[in-house]
Amino acid sequence: MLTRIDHIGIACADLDASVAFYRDTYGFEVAHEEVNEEQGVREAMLRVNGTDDGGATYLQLLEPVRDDSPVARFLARHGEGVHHIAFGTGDVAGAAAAVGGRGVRVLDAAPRPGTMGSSIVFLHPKDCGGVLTELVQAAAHGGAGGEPDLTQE
Ligand code: CMX
Ligand code: CO
Repeated sequence: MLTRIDHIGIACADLDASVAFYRDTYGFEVAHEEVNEEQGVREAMLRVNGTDDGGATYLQLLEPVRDDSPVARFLARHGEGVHHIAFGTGDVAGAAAAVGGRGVRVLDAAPRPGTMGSSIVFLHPKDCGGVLTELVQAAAHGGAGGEPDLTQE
């Protein structure tokens, strides 16, 4: 059902400074940058490795673009740090329904647009041992971060 770690989301106050830290310290390069207005973030995806299902694993650096966004609230309460983890799946709606059926609150009634054309849902951190968790279906074949259609659990 969940086939890989898609990314680790990290809240930062200054995206450019955070990108420079990961580049200069570890040598990670930015694969993609975008603003997601719905999520209230400016973000950079740093590709760490490819995976054998055709997907990849990233660090997602997140800077808030408005004060009422989840990342802005997180920064105000906790400061910079790990904000969420994201698991990759070939079927985000199916995975959300399965996890929801096991008693975990799914925060999105239907998948929303995520980075690089992906579809995402979030799970409530209070139902996941304090870890805000995202499920990600990468963009369809051919797009950035595309992965094959995975139908088996
Ligand atoms: N990880 C773990 N716990 C978290 C958390 C996080 N990232 N964010 C909030 N919490 C906890 C808080 O610590 C707080 O716990 P206590 O009540 O014990 O103090 C509780 O959740 C409520 O915190 P809050 O600041 O009042 O936050 P809200 O309830 O308003 O929102 C949440 C929390 C998870 C529902 C909201 O952040 C959300 O909907 N997140 C999903 C969307 C998102 O994070 N988008 C940005 C990333 C986009 C992307 O990855 O593409
Ligand atoms: Co994310």
